[in-house]
Amino acid sequence: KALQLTLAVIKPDAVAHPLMLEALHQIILDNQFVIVRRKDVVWRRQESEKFYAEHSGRFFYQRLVEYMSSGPMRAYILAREDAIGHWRELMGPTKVFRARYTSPTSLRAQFGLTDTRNTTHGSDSVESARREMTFFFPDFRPEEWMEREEPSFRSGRM
Ligand code: DAT
Ligand code: MG
Repeated sequence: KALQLTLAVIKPDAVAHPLMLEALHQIILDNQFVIVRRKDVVWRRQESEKFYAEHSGRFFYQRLVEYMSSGPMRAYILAREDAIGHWRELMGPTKVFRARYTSPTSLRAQFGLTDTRNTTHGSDSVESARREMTFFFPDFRPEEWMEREEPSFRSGRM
């Protein structure tokens, strides 16, 4: 499988608990992700609405945008083989109770509070990863990074 970049976010409920934040950070390191960028941010409501525009009109949209602008978050750009799928696998299903039932060791199963306050975000495709990395890190150039770093990944040095 190929080297990929993904955007991972530790959401406000998890950042609010220092031990949970530390545990999640350690899980990233334990799973052979390379941390390419990292940033703590607080969103205004407007940024929250824009990031989740695809969900506007859904019954949980107001709840979601309020939650995502309720406090500090930590965003990471992560790299590894199959980064997108691997991070989503670690997170588990969107809904916490489904996560607890089907993937009890996943992050959302272990740490999630509700279907909305579900601890982490991860991009779901190459296209959304590109959009989301640029949303959080406007000066990051995924293609340039990939061109520069891919050879060392291929040769086993990453
Ligand atoms: P994911 O975060 O797994 O990519 P998504 O893109 O479908 O899930 O939804 C974005 C966020 O919206 C999700 O992390 C939490 C919230 N959400 C989604 N479905 C929900 C639901 N049925 N009830 C409450 N919140 C929901
Ligand atoms: Mg999504």
